[in-house]
Amino acid sequence: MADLVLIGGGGHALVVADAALAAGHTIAGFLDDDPRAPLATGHPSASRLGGLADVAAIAGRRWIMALGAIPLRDRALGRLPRDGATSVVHPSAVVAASAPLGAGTFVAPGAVVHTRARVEPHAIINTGAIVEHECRIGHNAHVAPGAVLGGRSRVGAGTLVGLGARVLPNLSIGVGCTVGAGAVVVRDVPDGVTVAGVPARGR
Ligand code: JB2
Repeated sequence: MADLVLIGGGGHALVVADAALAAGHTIAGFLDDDPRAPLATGHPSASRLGGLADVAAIAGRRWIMALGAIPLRDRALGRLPRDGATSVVHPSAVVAASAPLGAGTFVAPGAVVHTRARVEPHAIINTGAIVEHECRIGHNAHVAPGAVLGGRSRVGAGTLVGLGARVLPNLSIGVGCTVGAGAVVVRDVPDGVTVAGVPARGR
């Protein structure tokens, strides 16, 4: 397997690229439809290998999804090979030895994935987020910077837990949900529902 390819070249890709370099990866380049994507300017991994649909460019290489928006990530993941999906964990993050990370997961600086938590493929545990013991984080879910998940809480596939949100222990947030920034979730959230506020309520 050769160097890492980032899928996407925007703001999230900048963060993933820096974390990958800090973690000792080498970067082959990135895919993005926009030749002027932020990663193309002034970054050591600036080589654009093609557009998001140019999956041939990642054949035989390791890759990580580095688009930020969940629907865009979902769409692009549908086109990508399973082989080569690679996790990036920033060296300042803490991931318990008993916490398995699915392929292609990104764990950002200062994040904590605690004892026996389980993170499914392509999830984002973003800067300074805390995923407490025995939590379950679904496929392509995003725990945004500063969010805190109490022990044994569950976040469904494709769900966004927004900046600084808090989820009390033992709660379940469904598939395809959005938890607004700063929300405090005090009860289960059904699939597909957006909640916001303190305490969090449906919108
Ligand atoms: O259909 C599209 C599309 N297809 C490819 N819509 C949009 N908006 N962008 C598309 N792209 C590519 O995704 C763009 O060419 C661009 O390079 C990239 C989006 O970059 P942007 O910096 O706007 O966002 P991001 O997805 O890298 O990061 C978002 O999510 C992160 C988690 C931002 O909101 C960040 O602030 C956030 N931390």
